[in-house]
This record gives sequence, C-alpha cells and structure tokens, in this order.
Amino acid sequence: MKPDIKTVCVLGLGYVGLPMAAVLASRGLSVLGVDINEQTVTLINQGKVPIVEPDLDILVNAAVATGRLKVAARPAPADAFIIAVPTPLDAGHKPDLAHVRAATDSIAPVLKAGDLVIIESTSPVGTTEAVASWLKAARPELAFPPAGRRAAYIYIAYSPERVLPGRILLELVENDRVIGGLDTASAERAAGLYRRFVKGECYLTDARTAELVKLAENSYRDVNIAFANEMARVCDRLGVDVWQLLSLANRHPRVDILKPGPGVGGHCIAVDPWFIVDSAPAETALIRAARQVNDARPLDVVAKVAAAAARLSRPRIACLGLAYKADIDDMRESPAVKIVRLLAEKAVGEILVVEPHTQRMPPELVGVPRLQQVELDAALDQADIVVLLVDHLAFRSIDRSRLAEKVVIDTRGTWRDTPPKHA
Ligand code: SAJ
Repeated sequence: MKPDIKTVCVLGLGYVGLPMAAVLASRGLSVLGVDINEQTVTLINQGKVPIVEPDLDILVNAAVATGRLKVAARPAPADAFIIAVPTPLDAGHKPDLAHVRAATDSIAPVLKAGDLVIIESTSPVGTTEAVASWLKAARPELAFPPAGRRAAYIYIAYSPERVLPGRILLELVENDRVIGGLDTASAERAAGLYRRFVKGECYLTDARTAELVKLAENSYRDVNIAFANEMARVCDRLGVDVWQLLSLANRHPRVDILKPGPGVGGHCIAVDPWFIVDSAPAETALIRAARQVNDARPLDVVAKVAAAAARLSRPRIACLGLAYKADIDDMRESPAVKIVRLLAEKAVGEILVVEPHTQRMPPELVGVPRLQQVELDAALDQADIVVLLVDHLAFRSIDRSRLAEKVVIDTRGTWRDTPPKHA
C-alpha cells in the first residue's frame, strides 16, 4: 500500500495553479506554491492574490494564515508535483513548451522514488511523455513508467484544468476530471489526489487521450463561436438582424447557436486549437478556418466604427470594456484591446476607454495617442459613438436613455430588447 500524499508542490501560481494550491491547502494538505515571479511570491505570502477571481482572496488568505500554503521561488521535496505553467504560442502558431521544460527541470533534483508528477498545463499531445523523458535524462537512477514490477517509481499523469474564469473555485470542485496516466498506476495515484477535493467524477485514461480531450473541448467551442460570428457577417451582408435570427433559430429543438461577438479572447480558446493544427496540419481545415474567422472579427468592428466616425466631425468614441469577456479583469488576447488599439492607430477620433474592473491599461495601450481611460459616466456624457465591447454587468445595467442621440455599436447584443437564448 502506497503512503498517502501529504505534501504537494504546485508549479505556476496563475489562474490555474493558485486556486489549486489554495484548495489543496484547504483540504489539509501541506502545499508549497512555486512561481518564478518574485512579486507574485511576495504578494501571496502576504495572503494577497494577484488576480481577480471570486472568493480566491479569502481562500488564499486563510491557507497562508494557517501555514498550510507557503510560496517560494524554488520547489522543495514533496509527495506530489503539479505543473500548471503557461504554454503559449510562438509567432508561427507553434506551442512553446519552455515553461513546462523549466518547471520539469526545476523539480528533477528534488524527486524521490514514489513521487507523483501531474501536468495540468494545456499541452500538445505527447507532452507528458516528453516530461517523463526529460526527468529520466536528469535522474537516470530513478524508475519511470512503464516500470514493470518495480515497487517504487515516479508516477506521471496528465489532467487538464477545465475551469471557467469567473467560476474557478466552484468548477475546480464540481467539474468532472479527466486523468490520463503514463500507466494505470499513475492515473490511479493522481485520481487519489484529485478525489480529496473533486465532487465530480474522475475518468481515467491514458495521457495522450487526456491531452487531446482538453484541446478538443476548447476547439469545439472555438468552432461553434466561429459559426456564430460567420452568421453575424452573413446577416450584415444580407441586411438581417443577427440577434433576431439567433433567437428564432435557437427555438429549434436541436439548434443552439452560440453568441457572435467582437472576437474570441482569453488564453485558452484563442490559443489551444493551434496545438491541434500544429500536430495534425493536414487534418484540421475546419479548426484552422474557425481560428481565422474569430481572429478577423475585430476588423469587422473597427470597420463599423470607422464608418460611423467618418460621418461625424471630431467624433468622440466610448469603447466600453477591455477584458476578454464579462465580469473579469483578464485582458489576455482580448479582442476589445485589439479593437481599441486599431481604432487609435487609424485615428478615427478621440477614444474614451472604460474598464470598470481595472485601472491598469494593458501594455498594448500604454502611451497610445488620442486615447484616455475614463469612468463610465464621463464616457456616456461625452461620447458621440458608444461601442460596447464587453458585456460587463456595469454596462448591462446602464439607463438606456443615456444612449439616445448616440450612435450605438453593440457587439455583444447586450442592449437588445429580445436577447438570444445564450444571453
Ligand atoms: N465567446 C463568444 N461567444 C460565445 C461564448 C464565448 O464570443 O457564445 C467569447 C468570449 O467573449 C471570450 C471567448 O469566447 O472572448 C472565450 O470565452 P469562454 O467563456 O468561452 O471560455 P474561457 O476561455 O473563459 O474558458 C474556456 C472554457 N472552455 C470551454 O468552455 C470548452 C473553460 O472550461 C476552460 O477551462 C478554459 O477555456 C481553459 O482554461 O482552457
């Protein structure tokens, strides 16, 4: 009988790793969170969190106060290691595994026989096998799966995070888990750890399948959003109201079209489909086309705003929202940021940006001329054109009479009287 896992080291304290570390600590495990960013380490050790996510600050604060969560820049020996570092794309849409490699290299010196290594970072198929081979090269005296009859070896599994920003703590516990092991014992050992806090089902499989499951989920959503965005373009061309079209088409019992919008942002859906395209380029015409459709959406919005601005002299344009979606502060890959930047570059007018969730401008917009961040009231008072880019609650609830006399470009269908099924 293998001893229970008592200590866990979580590598990467972002949107995935930090909630995971805090939840594990809240279940009585002794957790060391590791991040290469010194500011992140300092903040968390003070019980503060560097990201906006409901209830996360309370959980982290409690975990730090009880001493169950400690944070450092380097890993230490533990019974289990969870790798939750970013896997970005390079300029050619190829996955960049440098952070996974660095995290793997950092745990190699502290690994001991019987330890469990789990990769949670969204990764191309084959990454878990690569992690095993890197560890093997660094620690040839240890045994790795498949380890035959050896009693103690390094268990290695892949289990993708599937949490939705804005609902992370809830979904971390409630969602089902897919756990792919490099062998069955690895999957079972990982499932034992997840069952300490997951209320959903734990489904065991092999690592390659688990890696592709995650990529398939996000690509499925991207393709479906691309369909909605393509329908919005078709409607514009044919003079049909897309929101009415959706509300009627979605009354069919087997039709459930998602919402068109200004594009797809965030660090997952706008990125992960490329991992599949990169691994199987000849088989992924649809997935690639969906990415291209969604990536082109900001240009449609810019063209609409520019056309409206051209009819006014010295137009003032209020751009509402910079986050990649409603009610969060995350601006990574945000189409709203792209749109604001393109509008500023085209010099179509003076731009008033409103983002109620942060006073911090993203790097892409720092120092950009003809652009200022203002409060919602000021923007609504001054603007000739109001462009709704993110359906934040603060915007959904504004008094509609304040939009009268203005040109309104509502990219999310938020101010429609007859919202579609998904609103
Ligand atoms: N969007 C639309 N229309 C829609 C739905 C979304 O334009 O009908 C846009 C959003 O505005 C946003 C983007 O798509 O810009 C992505 O938002 P999202 O809410 O669809 O997804 P994410 O990126 O916040 O989280 C996704 C989730 N994956 C799926 O729903 C399949 C989440 O479960 C994953 O854990 C997460 O990616 C991740 O980390 O991979």
